[in-house]
Amino acid sequence: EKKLGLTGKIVLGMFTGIIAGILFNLWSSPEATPLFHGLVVDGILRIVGEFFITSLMMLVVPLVFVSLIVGTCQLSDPSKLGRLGGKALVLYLVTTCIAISIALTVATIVKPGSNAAFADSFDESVSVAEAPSFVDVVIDMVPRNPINAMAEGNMLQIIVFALLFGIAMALTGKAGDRLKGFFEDVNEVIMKLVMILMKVAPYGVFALLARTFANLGFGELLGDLLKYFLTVLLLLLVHGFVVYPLLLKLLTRLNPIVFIRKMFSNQIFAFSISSSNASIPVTLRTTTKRLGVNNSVSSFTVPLGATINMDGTAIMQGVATVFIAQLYGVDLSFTDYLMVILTATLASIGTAGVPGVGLIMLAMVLQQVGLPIDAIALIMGIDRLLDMTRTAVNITGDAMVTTVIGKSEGQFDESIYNDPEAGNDGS
Ligand code: DAS
Repeated sequence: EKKLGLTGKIVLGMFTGIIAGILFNLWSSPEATPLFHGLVVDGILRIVGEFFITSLMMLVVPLVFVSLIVGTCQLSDPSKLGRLGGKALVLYLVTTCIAISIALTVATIVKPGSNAAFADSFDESVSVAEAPSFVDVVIDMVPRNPINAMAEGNMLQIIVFALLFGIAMALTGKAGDRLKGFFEDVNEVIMKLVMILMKVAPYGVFALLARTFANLGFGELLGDLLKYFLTVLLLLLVHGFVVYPLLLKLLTRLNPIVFIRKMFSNQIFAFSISSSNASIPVTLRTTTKRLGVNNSVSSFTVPLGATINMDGTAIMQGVATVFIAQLYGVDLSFTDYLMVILTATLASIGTAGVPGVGLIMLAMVLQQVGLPIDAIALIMGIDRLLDMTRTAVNITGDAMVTTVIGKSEGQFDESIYNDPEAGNDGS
């Protein structure tokens, strides 16, 4: 009997979860089968799913802090950090620009909003949190109080503090060396915890997806929003499975099929928990143990990417902007398009990768080009599935860029990359 590897089990968890969810959806509802729904969908499935997500989130802050300190000390020359950061920033911003440009072009051709009936009176008005300005984001990167930054899970602030701490440690000689050993041990222990969580991941993924699909309103998908939905979905799939692998091939000459195969379980994770941030422990593990990037690069680029790089989100925003403009009969000028690209890219920097944040950023984009933000209410109802899918794309972008930088910095083990079983045994 051939043993299913970790990936196989997670894939199985996904498919059975989706099927079970659809069956529950058709057959049960809080009104028709209150006992079953309360006990299974909102009971067992919710408990298992929430346990799984929270335990992953529990690891994010300590893992980012510790692994980044270890990573910084591992760099033989701290001045490399500047180059590393520069490369990461450029690649993250450029991939986002590419994503949104493709989305705007395709949406303009497909015209997702052309046949949709214009809902001229909205019952719901959308209240969106104010997105931070770019200047504020930059000023805010240095934490006034690092403990507070950790308590709030402010990723950029944690990154800055850990980097400075790591650099100081590398410069401190003996004391720094002792601390380095300590942090390396802590890092190993937390990675072990990640691994233990991976073992229950198939059940967690099953529970999350079964519950999501049990509660999904499929009816809303039909009709006017279908074209919008399908356009975004298709673009996301093409970006994740074609654009990234091509870019990887172009920039590293590595076999992109290996990348697609190894990313799959990671994508399922992100898909089921809808949060790049909560996926950080898994993405870190995939990039180091499965793709072969050294921790000195991935400990920096992965959390940074989860925070500032959201290509899938940018794709949704591009299509949504064109869709809403068409609904309102507004013609977007070339300058408007450029404005959308600029705002969507900059907006992604200051917002953390958590469920649904893409819609908040969309408000910023719409405002820039003078479209009513209340229109977000229209697409909110069908955003859940798109949110899940674009999160999977977002973390794939992080992993792709991490691999490119790892390879170009010589912090990359090609034998791990080419070993199909590397890191697939849950160890
Ligand atoms: N779900 C988000 C993420 O974590 C972003 C979004 O809402 O688009 O990547």
